[in-house]
Amino acid sequence: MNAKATKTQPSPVIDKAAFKAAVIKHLHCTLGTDENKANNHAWWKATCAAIQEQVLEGLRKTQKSHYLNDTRAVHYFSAEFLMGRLLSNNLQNFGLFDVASGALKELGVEISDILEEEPDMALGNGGLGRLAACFIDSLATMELPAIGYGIHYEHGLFRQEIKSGAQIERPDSWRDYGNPWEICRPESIQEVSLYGYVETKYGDNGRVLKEWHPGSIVKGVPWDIPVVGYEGKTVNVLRLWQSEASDYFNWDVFNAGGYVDAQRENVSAETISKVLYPNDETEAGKELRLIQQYFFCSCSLKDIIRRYKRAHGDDWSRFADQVVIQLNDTHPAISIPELMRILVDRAELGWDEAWGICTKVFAYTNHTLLPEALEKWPARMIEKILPRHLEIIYEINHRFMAEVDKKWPGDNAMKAKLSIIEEGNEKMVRMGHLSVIGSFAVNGVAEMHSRLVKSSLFPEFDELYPGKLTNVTNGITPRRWLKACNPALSKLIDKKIGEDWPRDLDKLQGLAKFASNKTFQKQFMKVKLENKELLAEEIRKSLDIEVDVNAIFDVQIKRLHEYKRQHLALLNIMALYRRILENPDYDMHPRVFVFGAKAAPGYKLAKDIIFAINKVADKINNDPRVNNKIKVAFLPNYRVSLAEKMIPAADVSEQISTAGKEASGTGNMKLALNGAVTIGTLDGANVEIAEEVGDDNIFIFGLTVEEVNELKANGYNPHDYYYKDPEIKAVLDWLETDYFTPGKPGALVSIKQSLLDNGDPYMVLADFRAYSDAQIAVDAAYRDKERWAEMAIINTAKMGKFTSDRSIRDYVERVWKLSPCKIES
Ligand code: GLS
Repeated sequence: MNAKATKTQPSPVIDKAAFKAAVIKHLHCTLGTDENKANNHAWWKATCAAIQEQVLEGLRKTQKSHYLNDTRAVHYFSAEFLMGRLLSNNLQNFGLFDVASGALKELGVEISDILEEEPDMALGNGGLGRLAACFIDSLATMELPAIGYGIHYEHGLFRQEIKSGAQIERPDSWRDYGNPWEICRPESIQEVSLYGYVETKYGDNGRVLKEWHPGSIVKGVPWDIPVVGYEGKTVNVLRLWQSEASDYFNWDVFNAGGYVDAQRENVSAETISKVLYPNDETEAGKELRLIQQYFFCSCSLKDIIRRYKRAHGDDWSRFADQVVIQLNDTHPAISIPELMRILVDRAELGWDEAWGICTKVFAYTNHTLLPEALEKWPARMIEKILPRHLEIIYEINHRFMAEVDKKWPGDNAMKAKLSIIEEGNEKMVRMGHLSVIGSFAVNGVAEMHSRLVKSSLFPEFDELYPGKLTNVTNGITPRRWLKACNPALSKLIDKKIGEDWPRDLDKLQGLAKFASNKTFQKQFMKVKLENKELLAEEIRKSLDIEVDVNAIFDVQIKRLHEYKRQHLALLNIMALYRRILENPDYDMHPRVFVFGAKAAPGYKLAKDIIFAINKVADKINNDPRVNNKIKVAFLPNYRVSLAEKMIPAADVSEQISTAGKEASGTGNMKLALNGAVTIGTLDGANVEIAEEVGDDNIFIFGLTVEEVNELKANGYNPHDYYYKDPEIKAVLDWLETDYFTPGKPGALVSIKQSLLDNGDPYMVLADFRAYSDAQIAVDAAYRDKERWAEMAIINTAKMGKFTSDRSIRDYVERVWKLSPCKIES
């Protein structure tokens, strides 16, 4: 029996006829073409322009309401926003998707064709950047005053091509032909100083005054992307800064004889926002990256202060009541000394007062424990680019060291450990320490991760500042990651439990009682099959590989990194292949292994793993002895819009990182929400997913964090596994031959080397057998169609916790203390 459908879909603000008229008007008046001449690109732009009318009206009303109510707002500072495409999302959020689709159909245009015209806004690398995009969606949906601040990169994350199996990076030009969503705001341009020197002066009463004489000044030009909440009431803004040369000529530096220096150190202004660093979880070590970080933080802080002053003049006493800034990882940590500089040097507040404000404004999210990802900058680099900031960092540290001394008197080892400055051959500034000291709240991104932040990354900070370290488990927006990307499943859910789940994802619980209902199981699995057909078509188009839609679709999509262990999946595929070659009757349900992953261009082994997956795929896909039991498809250029096609089609979700390494993961949540069953380690948010769905509806395998640590402490030797397990040995030895790379023996050997000679840092071999056994259990479970359908339904039903609305609610309660603001029409 169907639940009574509650009708809470956004009601369309305009009807089909009006929408059609708006599209035609824009085709004529904005694009200067007409219905006969327009190609899909023009139709796409005209449709965007038509909906943008509603978007901008919503934006105007929102900004007016926020201003009139003098709202406290959160400012989400992030070097990455992985927005993907916006048309379908904006249409969905205004409840206009069906209206637009119908209007376009009457004009002879298929909406699915024009949606494909939109380039992804790929201004981010992976999970951290996509999380930022989900969060600003939730903030707008929950009517919370919020601004996202970031960088208007000219080139987003590179476009990946695969040539003869290898990754080739091509530039991504997401706004070559203009971006219909963004609005340039020259009236809010900011100027940012770099380089130069600091002059010490003495003011009245002997007060020491510092004056920074910059060697170079660049302009920050803001571009606003409206962020439409579900039901279209609040439209917040993502403000992205683009760098340009400033008209300003620095006479100060010139007169002080610094002209030559200033010229030498002058970065060409436009390069600052030119490229996104295609590097996740490793430090680029580039001066330009620090400049990028400072550039967007400085512009954003000045923007916030301008807005604050408009309402409160020079009265700083309410600043921390009105402004909270969330630092998305340490990338924006330079904001802390920048705000201090503005307060102390410009506003002339005393240090203590300024620090009091600062430490009520900032909160910091830690997204990783990987040591190479914890940013550190050479002190001399900061001194060169931001001389005044280094002085301020030293002063913050000096005062902090006094606090440490009070807590642990005379303990110099403790001081060295906690200091912002790491002494050594080269003095380094630890941005993580600066962030913890300068923030009032610090959070990890999943329960287990936050526990490890407390117990192993920052235990002394936890002791020094009880209560400052907390957890906010990540989440994903169900509007994009179910409603928009999986319309067939969404409609089925609407029919079963009503239509208000996109706003209140716990409602999905209502599906659990139908999990063993045969009719519902059939309906659910029919949708899955249709989605698999769509993905099979994509695989055919993109790779010319035929896949069987009745096979298990086993999906691993994420950045390529050793800790994520795509090579563990690869070894298992090779093992299965070998079993089939040895025994043509090897009993397994056909399986399609689908991968999507980009490797950072400088990360050789990650690129080697992509190459190996493709080479093994070539061989297996074309070997008649395999009899279609295995297919391997590596879909190139993994990105948000491709994820939207892959996720609805997945039966199995691969979440197989070494325990303790994946802070949270968010792909794991998206896949489970769409009815994929997870095979995974007890890592990151997998732990919480397992708690929600129950042990019977997930395949957990492998070492736990404690076991990983114990094995490491006792001296992990991958050779033990190589010699003890003949299948591991055979598969690794295979990599050394030319079996997969005819005529080129050794082309895949770097993987074997990393797993043996290099000590297998991510314990792939230690987990291999457990993984392989878990995959056999998956195979068996899938053959029981009803049991599998029940598992898949339970996965969807139990994902309520992982809506980003819940994450935002946690932030609001634990950190931001914000109130929603109703938008007056
Ligand atoms: C990351 C983590 O690696 C992910 O586990 C996490 O889900 C994501 C968002 O919190 O942040 N950290 C990082 O530097 N990139 C990520 O994707």
